[in-house]
Amino acid sequence: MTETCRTQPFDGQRPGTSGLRKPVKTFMQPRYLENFVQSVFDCVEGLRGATLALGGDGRYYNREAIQTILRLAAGNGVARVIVGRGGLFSTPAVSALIRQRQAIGGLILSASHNPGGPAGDFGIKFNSANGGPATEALTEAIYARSRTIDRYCIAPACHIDIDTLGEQTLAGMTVEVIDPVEDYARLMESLFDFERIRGLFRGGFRMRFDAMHAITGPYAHTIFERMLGAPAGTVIHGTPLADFGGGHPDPNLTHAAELVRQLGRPEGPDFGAASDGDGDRNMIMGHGCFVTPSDSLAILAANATRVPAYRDGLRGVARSMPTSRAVDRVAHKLDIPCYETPTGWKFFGNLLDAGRITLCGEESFGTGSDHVREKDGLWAVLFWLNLLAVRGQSVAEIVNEHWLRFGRDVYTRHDYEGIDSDAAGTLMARLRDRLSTLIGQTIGRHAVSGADDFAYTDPVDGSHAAAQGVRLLLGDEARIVYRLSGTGTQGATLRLYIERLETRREYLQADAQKQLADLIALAGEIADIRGLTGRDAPDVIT
Ligand code: VG1
Ligand code: CO
Repeated sequence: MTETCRTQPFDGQRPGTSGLRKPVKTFMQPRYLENFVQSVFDCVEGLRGATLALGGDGRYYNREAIQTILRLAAGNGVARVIVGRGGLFSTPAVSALIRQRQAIGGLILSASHNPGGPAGDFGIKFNSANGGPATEALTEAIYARSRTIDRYCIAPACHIDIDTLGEQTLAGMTVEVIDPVEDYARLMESLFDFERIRGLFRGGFRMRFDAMHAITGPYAHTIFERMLGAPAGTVIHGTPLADFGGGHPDPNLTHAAELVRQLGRPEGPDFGAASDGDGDRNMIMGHGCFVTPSDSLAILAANATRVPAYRDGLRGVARSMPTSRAVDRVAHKLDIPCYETPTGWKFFGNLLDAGRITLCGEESFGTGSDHVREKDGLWAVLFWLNLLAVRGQSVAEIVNEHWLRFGRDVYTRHDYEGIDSDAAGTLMARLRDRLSTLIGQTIGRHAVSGADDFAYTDPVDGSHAAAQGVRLLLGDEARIVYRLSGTGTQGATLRLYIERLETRREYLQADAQKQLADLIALAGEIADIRGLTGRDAPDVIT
């Protein structure tokens, strides 16, 4: 029944920070998707007879890709594929499902926060049996396979109904269509004190959740409005659209502008949150106040024992290298280990599996715990709601108390998007060349106390990742980090991360851009950003 089709390799099927991302047009070329998925299947041990999870964030080409992948799975002897109704699943829900159903892994169709639609991006990511993103070793093997592939195995063309719950058969394989929300919502209910959060809403607490016309809409309607009793209208942009309503499903101050406006009004809501295309990111806001993701991680860690799932305390925490060092201070106080990993959730997997950490996060609006192996947007929002309900204070009060206790790691990230790839390469190469000469120098008012290209050796399996970004440590308190994005699809994106510890009471509330102005200027000069990229200012500031 299965057909073996001849094919030739495509260039560039190397997964980046989080899966393979390309313009939709690239993915829609004949055999492109087939080649990549077959390369994945060729590298996953034990696939034959196993169960797979499959779903995406609903972006353009999601439904067509699901039909093709189902046929490929059948052609490769997979026994069962669990698909979210309508082809929908958030990234954290897939991670949870793989674990619950002991699947061999899952395929997530998303380009996360990248825009969708016919002119936008598409993406595909393989998660392994622990529910987490494929390790570097596996993604490299997949890439190597994609360069020599000469055939793929596929069941004959047919149409599987992915909109009706229940089981169907495709060339001997079972396709099980399930509600994408139900199991995930139950998992959240097992972690947090829903009764207490219900009490918060009964007391008139007002929240706005911006699903950005992406995957979290159905999850948020069910969890916030149905299960927790938040009034209708709490969730905005709650219907997933193939092009995200023309928006950019990236929860930050630039792209979630309407939410930011609402929270800034005098009569605005008490709490605001947003998530991205595939539901793994979160943005947290209070009335007139924005919580940086790095601070959010630190605050959740410091308050973890106040919510049911973490009542017994944390085993350890981890953050990606460019994430501010706020959580390090909390770990120090709690006397628990704190790990610093390269950018990308795949690097947390071993630490979580080995029980070395309970919470982890990234500055890029990613926070999560050992309940799954992905960052989890709605989980973070529920954690904050639980905290607000228990503490009975506003977001701003909680943040301010945290800063008074630990100091504030004033933080910003500047992104220069779509710059010339060669210029970006030169900029990083020049920085790397100068590392050893920078140490000990005084730049501006700052003595360079350390300079390196971040490398990481996984303490669990000993695997090594080099060239993960250039770090300049200035004295004890300040840090500048440069790295190139691994998720973009046009040219290169330079990310510049800047932070400085502030402990002076009277400066705790000051504007981050102003507080960091001298470091921002210095970072630009050191790397000659203007000279090499021709840009005067970043495209996005978070
Ligand atoms: C970005 C973020 C990184 C995150 C990755 C995937 O990667 O910086 O922290 O893990 O996106 O997030 P990069 O290489 O572009 O900096 V998601 O929501 O797209 O899965
Ligand atoms: Co995402």
